[in-house]
Amino acid sequence: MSISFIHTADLHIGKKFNLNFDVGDSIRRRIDLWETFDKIIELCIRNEIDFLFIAGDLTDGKYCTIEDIERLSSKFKEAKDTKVVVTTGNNDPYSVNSYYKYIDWPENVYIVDTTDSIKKMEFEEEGLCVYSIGLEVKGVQEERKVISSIETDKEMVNIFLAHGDIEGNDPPDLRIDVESLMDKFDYIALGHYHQYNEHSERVIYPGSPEPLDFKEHGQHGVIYGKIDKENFEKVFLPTAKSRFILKELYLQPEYEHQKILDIIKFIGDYISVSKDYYKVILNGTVNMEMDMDKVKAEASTYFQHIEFMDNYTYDIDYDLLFEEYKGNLIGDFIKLIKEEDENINSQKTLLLGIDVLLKEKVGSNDY
Ligand SMILES: [Mn+2]
Repeated sequence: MSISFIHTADLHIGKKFNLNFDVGDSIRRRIDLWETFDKIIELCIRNEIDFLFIAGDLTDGKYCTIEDIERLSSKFKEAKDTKVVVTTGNNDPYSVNSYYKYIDWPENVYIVDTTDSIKKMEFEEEGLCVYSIGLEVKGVQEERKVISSIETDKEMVNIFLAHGDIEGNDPPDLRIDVESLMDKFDYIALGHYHQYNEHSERVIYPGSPEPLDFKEHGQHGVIYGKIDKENFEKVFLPTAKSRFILKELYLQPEYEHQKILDIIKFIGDYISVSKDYYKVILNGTVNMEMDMDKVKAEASTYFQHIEFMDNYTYDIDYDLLFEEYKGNLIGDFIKLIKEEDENINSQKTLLLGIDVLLKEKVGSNDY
């Protein structure tokens, strides 16, 4: 009999989004995280999944309230035929003040409550053994050495569940020596990297099921697997409601207002722009008369969320400008700026300066 499971991690329920989000965006994003969590529970119920493995950072501990944890608990209870195994990560450490300790979890939920030793959970009926160790950030920079000393029973299906880094980039207390585990386990369910990462066919980071920022691009979802002593199959199921999309555009000086606006407007399809998060890097050169703030403000109305990075320059013909204004204050000003290095900021100063000086000139006629 094969065992079915869903493997997820890094939901970060309760997370506060600062990014470049306004209050509305942050609130909506927090709700999205809940919706994705509910979707995962729904998947378990509808497909009669035997196990749900959560490999740490289920919550964003700092911001998660006791009400949030109670809500998680009651959702788990709805999936009463799925055994839910939850281990902790660096954002929801199993420490003295962890809310996980103060909740009456339903019978189908197994919280990994050890951080110094391995917790072995044996599910006899299914012939499955799950090994895990929680994470507590103690400021002690020590590897969890106990991980590499695990002994498994080869008769059972063995799964290792943990939160941490297998590439040696994070502090030692987060590291997992995965090579020492590979022949002992049939599947290694990891959490911590927010992008899908397949270290090997049976060593997987599913990534965050709902992406959290622009570093978390592409598809986000969970692993749906079926395993027994002989066979292993898995598929990636997309669960994310929104995507974070980074686009680069190249502008030309001959592009007019409407043209730039259209280019920005059509970077995503109709559905995507209404639910995804866009960041657009504007490259190239634009006409010096172009009011880019106006273009951006107008473009923004077509998107649920769009932010821009200005990497373009203005097409300024300094000689022509100087010809036009030489002999007066504006001319002197142009000469001054021209001698500086040309970049978007000095250009903005120049264009703004000309604008101000010209207005003053007009203004002086009023007297
Ligand atoms: Mn995380």
